[in-house]
Amino acid sequence: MSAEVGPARVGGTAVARTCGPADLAGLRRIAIDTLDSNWEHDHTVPSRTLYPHQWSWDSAFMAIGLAQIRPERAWTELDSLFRAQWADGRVPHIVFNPALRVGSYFPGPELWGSATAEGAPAVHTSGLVQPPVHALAALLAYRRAPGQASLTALRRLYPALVAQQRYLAGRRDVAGDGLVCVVHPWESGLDNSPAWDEPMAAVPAEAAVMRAYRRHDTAHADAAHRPTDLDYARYLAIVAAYREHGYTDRGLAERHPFLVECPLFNAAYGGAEHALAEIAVLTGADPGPHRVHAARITEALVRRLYDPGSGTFQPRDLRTDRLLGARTVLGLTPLILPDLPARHVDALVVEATSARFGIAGRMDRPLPSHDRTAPDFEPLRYWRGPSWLNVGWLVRRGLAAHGHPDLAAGLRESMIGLVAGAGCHEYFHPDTGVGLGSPAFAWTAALLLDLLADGPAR
Ligand code: 9WN
Repeated sequence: MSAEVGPARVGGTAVARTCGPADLAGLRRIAIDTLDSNWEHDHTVPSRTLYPHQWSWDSAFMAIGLAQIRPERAWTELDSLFRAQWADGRVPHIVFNPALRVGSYFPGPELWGSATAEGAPAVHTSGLVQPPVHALAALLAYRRAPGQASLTALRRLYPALVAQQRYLAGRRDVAGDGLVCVVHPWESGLDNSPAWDEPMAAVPAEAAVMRAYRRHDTAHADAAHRPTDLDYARYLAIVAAYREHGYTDRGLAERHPFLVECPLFNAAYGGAEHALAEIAVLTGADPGPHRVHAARITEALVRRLYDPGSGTFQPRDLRTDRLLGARTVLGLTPLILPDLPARHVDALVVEATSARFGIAGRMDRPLPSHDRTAPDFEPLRYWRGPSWLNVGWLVRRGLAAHGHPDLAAGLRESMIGLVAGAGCHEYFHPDTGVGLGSPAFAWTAALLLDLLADGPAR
């Protein structure tokens, strides 16, 4: 097995690299070592320094990679996350490890105060959620490691995965339009994406409030690469507004300062119903209701979030009922829906292959998280330009599923090339491929394993 991968950059210049079998075996080893060293009794920490607790969608990505190398850990990872599921079905975006010292992450358990919220689990958690990619992860983990133990694990998880969807459908469909809304940028997983600039600007806050807190992230990562203090002041204001109501969702439309329907979150929500239908078949449950729900979500996503003018999907701000115009990589992620109509797929392929995102059979630069031609494109700052493996991994799956094997292969090679050139970094410079953020980042390792195991065309 060998693969042409790119772009690795030497001295800022693109070089196409060919990874031979030895290189690929070496990469695989690095990924396995990263996952092993981030393993913490029943879950994988995204990063020992920046994120030492358990994160929701990270755990789903971990399970996909772990299934290949340590399948029992894949199930332990998902089981431990779902043990922290709230009574209403929400799967918290952070599960705090009680063994860690106070201050090991900000905002920590004391700020969230989950212990006093109705229906929260015994362990401390945040009150937010993250994109529901867990049913897909469970299905893929099963496919990577089929057998009786995996089937038993799937059966165990199925009701919890259904309850996760029930929470979203029942409590988070704030507009009553069949889509779910996120109540905080952290729920989107793409925290400081330019997509959120407009609704964030409407949240009253002063950067100066951050003087009362000690941010943990800027002690471990370059402050110029992270969200700003004003961003954090607004993040905390939105958390406070939700916490004040015990994290209940009744009345959100009237009172909550941030309410947005996100294309990625909703694509994951629809993708989860497709995955649940397949899990239902495997476990002897009824796939019918999942198929019906999946079709409804895709229809609602197209109706509410597709912008014919730009030919891409955009988030909808429920406070103004307007689409948010920034053309970020979020817009490409509905490709993961197998039933996305062909004309929307075609439009997204135009967007994906445009100068904004540059996906090609041979990519000369990595897939950015934001339109690289936009004036507010920032190649170093978190989700405002840099390249991330999880989003690329989702887009690649969509391209492959919708009959674009050449583009899927180019994106795969580009992602493998990033790790070959820089290691398992959290994210990468979208021009030079230089590694940024945490250097031993677990989802990069997990998804690299998945990419390596798939042939270029899958
Ligand atoms: C806040 C753990 C998480 C990811 C998110 C990513 C980042 C947290 C932070 O790290 O968010 O949840 O402190 O910046 O944006 O997608 O799940 O890896």
